[in-house]
Amino acid sequence: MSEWHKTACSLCYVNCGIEVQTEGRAITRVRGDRENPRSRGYLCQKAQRLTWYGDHNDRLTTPLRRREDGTHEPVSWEKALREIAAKLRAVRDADLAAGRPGSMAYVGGGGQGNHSGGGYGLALRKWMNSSRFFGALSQEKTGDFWVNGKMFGGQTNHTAEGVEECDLLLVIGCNPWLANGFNRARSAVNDIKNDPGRRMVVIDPRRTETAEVADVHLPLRPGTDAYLLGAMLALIIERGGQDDEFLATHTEGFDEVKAALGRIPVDDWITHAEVEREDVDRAVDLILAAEAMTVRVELGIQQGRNSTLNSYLEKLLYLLTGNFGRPGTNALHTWLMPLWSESRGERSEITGFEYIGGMLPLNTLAEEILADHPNRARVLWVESSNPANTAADTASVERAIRAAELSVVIDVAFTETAALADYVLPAASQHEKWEFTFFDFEFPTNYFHLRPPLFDPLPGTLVEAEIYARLFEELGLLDASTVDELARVPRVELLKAASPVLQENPAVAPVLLYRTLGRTLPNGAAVAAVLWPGCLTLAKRMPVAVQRALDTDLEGPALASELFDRILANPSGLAFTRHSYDEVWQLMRHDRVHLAVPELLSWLESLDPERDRSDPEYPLSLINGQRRRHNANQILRPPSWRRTDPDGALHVRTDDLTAVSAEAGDWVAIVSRVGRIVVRAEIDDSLRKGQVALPHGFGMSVPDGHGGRVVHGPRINVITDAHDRDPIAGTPHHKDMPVRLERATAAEVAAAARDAEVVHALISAGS
Ligand SMILES: Nc1nc2c(c(=O)[nH]1)N[C@H]1C(S)=C(S)[C@@H](COP(=O)(O)OP(=O)(O)OC[C@H]3O[C@@H](n4cnc5c(=O)[nH]c(N)nc54)[C@H](O)[C@@H]3O)O[C@H]1N2
Ligand SMILES: Nc1nc2c(c(=O)[nH]1)N[C@H]1C(S)=C(S)[C@@H](COP(=O)(O)OP(=O)(O)OC[C@H]3O[C@@H](n4cnc5c(=O)[nH]c(N)nc54)[C@H](O)[C@@H]3O)O[C@H]1N2
Ligand code: SF4
Ligand SMILES: [Mo]
Repeated sequence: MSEWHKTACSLCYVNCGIEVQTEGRAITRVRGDRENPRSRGYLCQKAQRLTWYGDHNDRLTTPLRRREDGTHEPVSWEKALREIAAKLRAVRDADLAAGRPGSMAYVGGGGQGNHSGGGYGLALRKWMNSSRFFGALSQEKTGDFWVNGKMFGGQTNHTAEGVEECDLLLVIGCNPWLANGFNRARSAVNDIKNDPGRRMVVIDPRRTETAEVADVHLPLRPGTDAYLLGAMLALIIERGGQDDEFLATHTEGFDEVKAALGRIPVDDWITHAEVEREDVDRAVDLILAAEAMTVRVELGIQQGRNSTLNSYLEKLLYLLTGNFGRPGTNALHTWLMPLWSESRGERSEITGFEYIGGMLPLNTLAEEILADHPNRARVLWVESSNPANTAADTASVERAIRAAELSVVIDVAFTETAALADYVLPAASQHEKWEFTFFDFEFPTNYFHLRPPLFDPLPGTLVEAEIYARLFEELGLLDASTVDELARVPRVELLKAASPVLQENPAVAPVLLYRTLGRTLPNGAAVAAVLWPGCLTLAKRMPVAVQRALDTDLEGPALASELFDRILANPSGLAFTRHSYDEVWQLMRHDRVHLAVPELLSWLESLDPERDRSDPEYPLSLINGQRRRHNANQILRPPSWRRTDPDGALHVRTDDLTAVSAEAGDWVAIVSRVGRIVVRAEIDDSLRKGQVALPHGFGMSVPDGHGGRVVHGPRINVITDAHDRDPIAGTPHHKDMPVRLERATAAEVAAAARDAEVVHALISAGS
């Protein structure tokens, strides 16, 4: 019987602890790791397919350089890094000479399971004097971060959910049954369903698998969440449902909020959302009766109309009713190291968008590069992200990648973004290196998981930290004898000893840690060196919470050192902070929650059902990027991994499909303001009338088995309008895209059917 190895699932950001058996480079069996203190053995339907991530024939195994004709040729690591370093230096010198801001655009820095490379990549961006940072978070969560900054005082004051202990779960715009998104999601939903004392309300246009088991489902018209949530808040206040004691003790600005809510024409707005007043009253009844409500939201409102306003209203729901900082409610959480940073209102010179959490909207990446502006971005650096498939408006993104003076992609696979880049650098996979994420969103106890590798790096690949360290060395920024000297300094004195080097060039910090402290870590865990400053800061800022989690009375640097050692020694992960509920206020930057956010109250007042009608040219609402049983972002690329949905079908109701004289299985065209794609139609009558859905996580170009490539499923962002976006956060409205359905032409049908046939053959052959 072969051994079980501990790791984590990297197919969504919940990162469940798992145990796997392996054979060669394949993962042959997967089970939940019961010793993982957070996920406690939980797994969803996707984890069993994990082997398809790193073990396939489209892995990168050598650096590639783009030829004039657009194809790539293999080059050695030495040559690739030498050429890239020379170009980076030339651009940096030109930026400095012109007195303009650094012109590197950095995208990514980590995906669902890997954040070890990001810190090193950001160091490079810093050396390039650039603040231009884009990522998946800046096309989904930045509106939420902006609101957190206003209400709690910090954009890293991110909220946690108390799903496992709540007596009312309010689910808005997400489908945990298929997408998970929080710890042990399916078990948690089942527990609520089976407990007569616990309730669930779902706000989602579609009768989702989660809505199916809810006590109340409000199937609102897509894009009307701000109206419905506004009306619900107004009803709560009308019925005196606010928690006066909580508001008086912990918040300010309630009177302004109350006045704004008092002006809401409740019935008009409920009518506009096209839900029954009776059902809304039942939902409000449940909220007012709840001892402990948790609100769980995701892309349905964060990538929907009025998204930043929605993020405000959902927070008001739990704050006005005092469902915060108690067991089973929402709260704030700690960080080992924050995954994003604080911005202070700086804006892009090119688009005028505000930096939020240190990021610019991914939606504006192409504009930053393609702008006719002296300070446009000139270098595009992509690490662990595939914007050619995942950012809005594929055509513009592709143009921007080509237009950059230097484009570099670091990935494990030959992605659609890599296919256009000047240089492609092959990374070791998440199973071939020490890895971790900063997706630690729990309160009152929070957890961290550093995973050891399962395999050696695939020959030809390097760990990201090593790639950056070699690049910094090539740039002459790391002196070998200084490194040797510092590598001998004990951990607790290292940062002080390194301070002359860091003062001269602060950007090298992560790489310096990797080359010095990293060298001393057991079993090749060098990348973990970047966690050390996080341990020091945490031990200083919240020693008691760390002491409780580790059950020790060590203090200061000794406490930090103990935490760091325990992280290294616990392959199932560990608790790193433990608070009591009343300590939640210590995590908040403001002294009291600022309930009144003037920009958002005036946005709320400006809502007008009359101006919010659909465009008769594009009468349907498309969920452009639905989470399904077998999709997982762009992480699993070989077609064979999918047990369902081989074509990435369009889901459409019978009546909406019949309206274009098509039937299930037909190829149909989806047309938006910016593009047209041809997709296979499949019936889903759980959708709302007029709503259609395309899956996230398709559109990969994969080897066809005959020396060519074939595109697997829809490239959904070909039809996304990057300018249809949130006015504050610039995030796209993926969940409510105006489209129409047409019959596909004979030529389109023939081409689509040909590709599908190739894909089906690959699936039958198991590749
Ligand atoms: N299977 C699977 N799971 C995943 C992923 C994956 O690719 N596949 N990706 C992971 C990632 S990165 C993320 S961010 C999460 C996302 O997880 P979710 O946000 O839960 O997933 P989505 O399917 O994108 O959309 C959520 C819901 O929004 C609803 N919706 C559409 N329009 C509206 C609207 O106007 N209002 C409201 N209230 N709801 C609306 C849709 O019907 C859908 O049920 O999933 C994670 N988990
Ligand atoms: N239309 C539409 N677009 C969407 C969405 C939608 O719902 N609709 N959802 C959005 C959301 S919520 C998200 S999170 C994004 C996700 O989109 P992306 O940010 O592009 O992230 P992933 O799809 O997770 O893919 C990450 C890349 O990392 C690579 N990778 C995996 N492991 C490693 C590693 O160890 N090292 C390196 N260097 N690379 C690695 C993978 O091969 C893959 O190419 O998509 C967004 N785009
Ligand atoms: S919930 Fe997410 S991390 Fe957990 S097994 Fe499923 S895909 Fe993997
Ligand atoms: Mo996401």
